[in-house]
Amino acid sequence: MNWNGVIHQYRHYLPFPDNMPIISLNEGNTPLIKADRLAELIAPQANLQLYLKYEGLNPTGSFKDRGMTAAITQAVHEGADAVICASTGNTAASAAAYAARAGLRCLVLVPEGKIARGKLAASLAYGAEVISIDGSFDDGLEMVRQIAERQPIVLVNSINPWRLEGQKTGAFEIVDQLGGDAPDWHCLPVGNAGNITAYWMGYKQYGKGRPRILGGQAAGSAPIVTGQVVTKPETIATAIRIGNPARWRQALEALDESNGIITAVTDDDILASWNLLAKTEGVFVEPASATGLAALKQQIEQGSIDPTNKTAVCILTGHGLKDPDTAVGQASPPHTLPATIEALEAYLTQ
Ligand code: AN7
Repeated sequence: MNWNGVIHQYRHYLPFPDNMPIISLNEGNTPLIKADRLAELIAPQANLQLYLKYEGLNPTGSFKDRGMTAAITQAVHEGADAVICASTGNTAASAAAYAARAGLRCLVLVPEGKIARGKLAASLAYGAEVISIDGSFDDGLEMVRQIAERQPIVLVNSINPWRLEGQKTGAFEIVDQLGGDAPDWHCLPVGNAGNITAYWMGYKQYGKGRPRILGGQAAGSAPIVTGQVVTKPETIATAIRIGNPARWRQALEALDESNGIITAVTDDDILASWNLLAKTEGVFVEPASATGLAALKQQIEQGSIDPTNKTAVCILTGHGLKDPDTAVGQASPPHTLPATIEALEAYLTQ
């Protein structure tokens, strides 16, 4: 079957007229990978049906492409010449790619020194004007909100409602891939809280069952868990280094309506789950993307979630190659050997 992106696929569920030109990179249709070894590790003999939604396989390597196809399509429809966002990196790369495809000018504000290398590389490659600010994501978001009110430039952060329209298709896909039912638990990282909001919208609209939502925040950047803005957020998971989420209220609604849970996990927990994903299942993600699994593991260990005969989906939001520096930094360096068969044999049999 030919897949032409999430707007084309789910057009009847989206507020785009039939004849509207779509800016797409054929995003979506990402694999839902069954993770039996991992399920047995985190919930022994519980018959937990664990699935990984590998959103890192979208065109720019993150889930942001689902929402960006919609935001850029709408921006073009409105006659925009330029778009802007603040970003911890993935929104920047996605906006840059879709803006390039639409022929729009793209400006991205990123927190200096806190954006993973793959995201910077991609944003620059797609031709975005990358502006590094001496401040956090939250500072950048405040700047772009204000400039979008003063200048003819379209804001494509997830406060733009079109982003959520596109992103909610992730929920449709999961239900379709599970054969028509929502899972019992839907686990995901929470940063600016656009994704949690969009998924909940999607499940409600599709009308084929509702999961309980489990949100994970990094302990050093956990405003929704603590109920307090974090002025200096910190975490190795730079994607979710966000102290004042724009969709905070909607996240609380999703948690409340779904009888969900939001919890904080430490950077060590995140890295442990990041390791499990790669080393147990062969699925390489960026650190933030392991936060949903870390939250699930924690809640099972604490007895707050009973995994017995349950279905859980973890949203793996970004690809591992986004953050090569963390991956290399976490590992021991490669072995070095002379280029001889004897040396290799000695190594193998040592
Ligand atoms: C890999 O790119 O906010 O809760 O500026 O890149 O919807 O914000 C990224 C967020 C999770 C959190 N996982 O999603 C940005 C940005 C990854 C991410 C999140 C992000 P939201």
